[in-house]
Amino acid sequence: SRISLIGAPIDSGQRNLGCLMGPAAYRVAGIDRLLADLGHEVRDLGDLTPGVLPHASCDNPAVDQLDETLGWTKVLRHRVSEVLAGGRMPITLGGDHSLALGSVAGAAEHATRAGRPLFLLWLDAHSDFHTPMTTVSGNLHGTPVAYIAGRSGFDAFPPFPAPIPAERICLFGIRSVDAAEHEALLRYDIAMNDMRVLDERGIVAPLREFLARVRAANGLLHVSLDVDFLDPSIAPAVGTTVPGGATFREAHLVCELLHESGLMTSLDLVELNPFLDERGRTAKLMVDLVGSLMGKKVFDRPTRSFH
Ligand code: DIR
Ligand code: MN
Ligand code: MN
Ligand code: MN
Repeated sequence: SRISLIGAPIDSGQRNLGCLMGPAAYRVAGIDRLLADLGHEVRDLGDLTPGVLPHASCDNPAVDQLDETLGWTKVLRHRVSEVLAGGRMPITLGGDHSLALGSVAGAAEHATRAGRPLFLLWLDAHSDFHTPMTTVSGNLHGTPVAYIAGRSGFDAFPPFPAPIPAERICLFGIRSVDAAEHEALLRYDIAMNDMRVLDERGIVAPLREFLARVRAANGLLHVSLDVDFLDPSIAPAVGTTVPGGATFREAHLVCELLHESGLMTSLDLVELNPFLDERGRTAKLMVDLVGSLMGKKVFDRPTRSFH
């Protein structure tokens, strides 16, 4: 593939400092070299900045750093859309998960232009289904899925280009859902692969089901990978760890299945806080997973032997 790396050192979506070092950590861990070694053509666009910030307000006084997040949303939407229009795969290096307010909007803008349906795979411990009106923490990284699904309460934000219908959204690895999110999710037909489901069914069947829907619709697929999707024992460098996450093997298998599907058209790597572990351990694991996502495998057997 032709890949563009977009550095997004955004940390306004939550209150642990350090996420802004994420893009640098991925580069130090060798993400560009790894992708080039796998035969991809890689262009690193460097780090974005949010530009001149707007002055916005929100009726919920808990909401934190709205102006910063709005600034980032605008610039990321534009850049991701532009990269896709150029026939390339954007990999956005975060930065906290609020960056998906912009990156997925950019993907949606492109999908509309291309006349194809956009699907969303959300690999996360959290459902991120708050609106700015329901968030209790005030951390906007807990809101992108609601924005993408077209929930109201985002008056301060530009309207989402083409909200993704619930049937095209898949939440995967979920094990922390706040009360207001839970109440709202019950009203949406979003595929909810929480850990209860994954423990019973394993990761392969639910993921294949979703990918089959993407393929049948000739869809574009945006994948948003939150570090806390992974179990904290293997990925401690994230501000919001939740026990019981994906294992090393499960995470690589998810990535290999995604690669074999050939369906992923854009990717976010979010919530890495390199300040929270030692020797770049979590950054290296994330880069390793990107390897599996982009074609690295132990033994290169024909894909069909798995079907
Ligand atoms: C929690 C945590 N639901 C909140 N959210 C996220 O603050 O709204 N943590 N996304 O990673
Ligand atoms: Mn901040
Ligand atoms: Mn998240
Ligand atoms: Mn999370």
